[in-house]
Amino acid sequence: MPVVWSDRHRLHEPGGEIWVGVRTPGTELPERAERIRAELERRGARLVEAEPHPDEVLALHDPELIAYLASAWQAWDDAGLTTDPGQDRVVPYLFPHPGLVGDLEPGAPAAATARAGAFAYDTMTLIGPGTWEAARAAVDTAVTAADLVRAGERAAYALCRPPGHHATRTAFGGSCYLNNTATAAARLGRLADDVVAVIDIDAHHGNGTQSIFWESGQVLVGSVHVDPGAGWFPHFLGFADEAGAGGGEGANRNLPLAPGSGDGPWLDAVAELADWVGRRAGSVVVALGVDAAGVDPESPLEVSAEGYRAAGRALGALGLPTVFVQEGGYDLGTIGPLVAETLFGFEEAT
Ligand code: SP5
Ligand code: ZN
Repeated sequence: MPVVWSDRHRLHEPGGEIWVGVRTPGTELPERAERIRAELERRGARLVEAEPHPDEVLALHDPELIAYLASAWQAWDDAGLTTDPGQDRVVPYLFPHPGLVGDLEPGAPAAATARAGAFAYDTMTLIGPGTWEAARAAVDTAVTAADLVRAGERAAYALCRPPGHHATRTAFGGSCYLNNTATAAARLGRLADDVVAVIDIDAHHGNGTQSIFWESGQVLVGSVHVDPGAGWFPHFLGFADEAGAGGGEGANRNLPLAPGSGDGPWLDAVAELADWVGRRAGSVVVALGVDAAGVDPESPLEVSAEGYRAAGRALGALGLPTVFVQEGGYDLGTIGPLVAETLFGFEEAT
């Protein structure tokens, strides 16, 4: 299947993450995408350049979030914050928490420091000089892959970076700025009347995608992930009883797994999601994080390379047009092979 790529991902260098107030090196590194690309090329993949698209492709997001992300770095630098206090990335410090503002509509903050907290929901997702351009290119990558499938490819893989499934309509976090997966799903559904499904196999709950399609019956959203109730990101969301609302009632499914779960329970959950969407959807977007792997530093799940290959086969057996969108996966030594196993498993089954 075609592999959609943009060099512009390299412009996003998070420069670490602020985790419990401490700046740690972080794991969402440019090298991740380079490793995946190298492995897929080694196995003979066909690379396709991401097609630039106008900003209309960002319609799932609030225009205020878009305007903020596009200007945040410059505003931060203009405010002198890179020299005093000497912070070289945009970092929030105060949040318009419901307990702070209550029913009042918070005013638009003038200070660059305060504006950050109006759009970021965590302290870990830093903005640097090239973040906007890279996040924008990741959306172009996902949209290009969706367009290839709409044009008749059975499947396409968007090698997106930064990832996207934690980004909501109005806020960013979890190393994500713009929701690449949700945008690909909206693009796939645009011309077809039938339902599109998202199957999110990243180790973390895809809270952004869930929230964007919460009231939509046109996009099914299923996610298998480590149980947030057991102490894992995104902590507040991703529980089994979150089923959607309004027209989207019953169109959202979460399958949280206990920490330590390996191939058995994980593949059962993938099969359950595949079966659920197979009977309802005409096309699929797979949010492909490979951070459920045993070696991954960001999750306690214990999925093996054979598990990823089997997941790929289960998804391929659906027989539906499918867009894969890269999400998490942080072990540099295995990220390439894990992605390759999933995609080859898929092709094996078709
Ligand atoms: C796209 C994606 O996979 N985002 C994951 C975001 C979860 N990050 C949570 C990070 C928590 C702090 N990391 C500490 C690492 C200790 N091993
Ligand atoms: Zn993840």
